[in-house]
Amino acid sequence: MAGTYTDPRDRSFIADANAKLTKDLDADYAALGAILSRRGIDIDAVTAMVANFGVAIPSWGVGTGGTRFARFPGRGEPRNVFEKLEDCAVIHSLTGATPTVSLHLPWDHTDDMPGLRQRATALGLGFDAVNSNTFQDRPGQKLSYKFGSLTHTDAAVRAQAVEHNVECIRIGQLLGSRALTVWIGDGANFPGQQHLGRAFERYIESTRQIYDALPADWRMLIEHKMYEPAFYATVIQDWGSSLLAAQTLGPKAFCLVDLGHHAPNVNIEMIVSRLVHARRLGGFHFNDSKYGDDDLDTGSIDPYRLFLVFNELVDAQWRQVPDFNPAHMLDQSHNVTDPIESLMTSAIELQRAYAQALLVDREVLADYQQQNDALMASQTLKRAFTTDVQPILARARLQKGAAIDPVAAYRRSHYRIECAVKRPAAHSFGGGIV
Ligand code: LRH
Ligand code: MN
Repeated sequence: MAGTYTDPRDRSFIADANAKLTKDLDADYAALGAILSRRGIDIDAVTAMVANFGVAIPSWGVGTGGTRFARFPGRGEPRNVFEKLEDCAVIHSLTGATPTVSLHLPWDHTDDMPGLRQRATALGLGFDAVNSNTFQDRPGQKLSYKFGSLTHTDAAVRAQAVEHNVECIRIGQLLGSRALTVWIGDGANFPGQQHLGRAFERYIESTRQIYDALPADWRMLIEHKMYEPAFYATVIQDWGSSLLAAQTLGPKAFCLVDLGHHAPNVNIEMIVSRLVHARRLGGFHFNDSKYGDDDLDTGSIDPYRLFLVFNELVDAQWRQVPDFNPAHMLDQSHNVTDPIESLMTSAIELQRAYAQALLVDREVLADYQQQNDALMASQTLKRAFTTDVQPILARARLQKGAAIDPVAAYRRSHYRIECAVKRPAAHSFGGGIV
């Protein structure tokens, strides 16, 4: 295939890729600046806030994902956590928007965690929340999680699951992480199979031990999910169960909202508003979905829903809600695209929703709400959502030394082709999300 490989993390390669795009960007930026200044908005202030917005990359997202039916591996897939880190650095170099990585243990286990931290630092990356995993049995594991983990009826299985989470905290400390995300698939497939109340009590008893092992400056992020792998009842099934658990455990426990973990049409921005009110919004796993936990690219199905979530976040900032600092992470499965391209465009879709939410005239909106002028209140949001903020997003990248057009620059680098040569595929038969 024509075209030599150039490392897409190379600053001069990026500057070269930007050279022919800067003039048009300047024109578009000036035009948008004029439109926004007529609305009393300083475009440079918005660009600065967008440039400051970062989202964490899920380490499990840089490989090709799959479903229970099949996984069709892509070319040049990362084969270990060190190669995943290299790919995460490409995403951050070209977007300037993904300074941290969220690891999943034991999927990302290595005997050289200090070496991993060193390599991350050299690549300009840090580590966000670590994710524990008691939803799979691993080779050599003594007790199975078939019937649950932190809520299993057997205290020995619960103890094994607690120990794994405490180990994740220890590893996270080595990496400079300051949060543990706990998602468990525990639940039931049949009515009567599980005592719904006692299962929740066992959850609290187990997570209390994990909570007590948290360093002073750490957070525990509790991730709820409506169903799958349990198909009748899930112990932490919704935001109510998650909030109850967080409030029961203590001030270091927060709720994490994975956008795909709700029934279709659930009003997620309302859930966000309630968790902001409770001061327990710990963070997000951003993705999109049409039916179930589809883990599709963020903003690819329902960008207005994503905007409405960011509208709640910007409103909380604007109202100066105390200690408001949710962690932003992506959690997607890239079954038919190059994961690097999907993660770059998804990070940008988050910045787009954030930029649009920053354009909402909140004084005017509050007036229309006070006067019950439903039409104009809705129009005030729509005006922000329908503003093409592309020049702001590209300028924010340019200001950070990233690419004006990340996907074009990435393809021009031939990084994936180079990886296909360097990383001979280890084909495995079968399904599974990673
Ligand atoms: C569960 C989930 C959770 C991860 C897993 C990879 O559906 O969203 O956040 O541990 O995906
Ligand atoms: Mn998730």
